[in-house]
Amino acid sequence: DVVWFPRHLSELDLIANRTLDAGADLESDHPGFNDQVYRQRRAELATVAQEYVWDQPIPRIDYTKDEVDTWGAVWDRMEDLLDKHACAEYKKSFVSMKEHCGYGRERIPQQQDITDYLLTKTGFRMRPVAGLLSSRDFLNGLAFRTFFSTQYIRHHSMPLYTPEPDICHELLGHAPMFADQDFADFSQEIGLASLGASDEDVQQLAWCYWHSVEFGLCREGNENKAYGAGLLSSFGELEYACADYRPAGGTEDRPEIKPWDPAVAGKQEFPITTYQPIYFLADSLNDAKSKMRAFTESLQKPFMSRYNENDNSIWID
Ligand code: H2B
Ligand code: FE
Repeated sequence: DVVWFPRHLSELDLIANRTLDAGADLESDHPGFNDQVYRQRRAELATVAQEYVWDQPIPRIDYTKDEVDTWGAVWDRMEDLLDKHACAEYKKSFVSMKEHCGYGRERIPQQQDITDYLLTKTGFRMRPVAGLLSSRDFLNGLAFRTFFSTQYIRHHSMPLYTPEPDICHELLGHAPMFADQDFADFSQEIGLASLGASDEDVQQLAWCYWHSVEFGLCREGNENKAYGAGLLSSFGELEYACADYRPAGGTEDRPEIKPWDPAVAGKQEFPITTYQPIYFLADSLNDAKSKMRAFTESLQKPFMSRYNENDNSIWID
């Protein structure tokens, strides 16, 4: 007996609101905890996500001046670093998305415009979500080439810090990567494997996701470049993970780099509040994908799932 899982894109409506937190009740150490205006805005955007239905246009958010300023502050810190350390696939998409999806330092792009663009490139789409989902629900979305994405922004008092995913992370970190075919296929591969998987396998897939989609590195010439969104949206950690300086004396802590291997990554624990002590390095995004496919095929599951892009449904055999 296999656990229930969504079989059609419309059934993502059934999992999208199973958030682990309501998306609006902030922890007492959240930078916006004492800001009633911010909390009111979070509640408003949570409602937008909760009311979203799969076949409707994604509501456009009218971002305030404060919100756009926060976005701009992150943009200013990231721009040069991304140029130095982001992988070529990211940079190519980012240039194109500035032109086609409304990315700019004074403009926050809208999920619907990004979706329209991604659909033409790789068939990926965004879908609003109010807060964190379980690993299973979140990964199940990827099977439908759907990325659950928040619509709120971090608190303006700390533009370079966020304790949770926000639009700077989703739109600057994740979205451009989904315009790359290999990366899109790679992500969907994890999603398909998560459908009806055992809890143990879902955890392995979630850890693979962490060490790749969030913190993955790939080789380019003789340099390590970032393709993981946790790096692409964090100015401190991007430099930490990619800069190849080795201080004389060798006293400074440097992360360990391991070759990308899903069987290892799926069992590799990680901290969530500090820089990663270990990064996984793929030869290329194509290599990341083929290793992931070999790994998912090795998992014990009584069926294989595939996605039919014509009718947005899963078929299994
Ligand atoms: N939920 C949401 N809304 N966004 C995420 O980025 C996210 C999530 N990441 N749930 C998941 C968990 C990730 O940490 C893995 C798959 O567990
Ligand atoms: Fe993320």
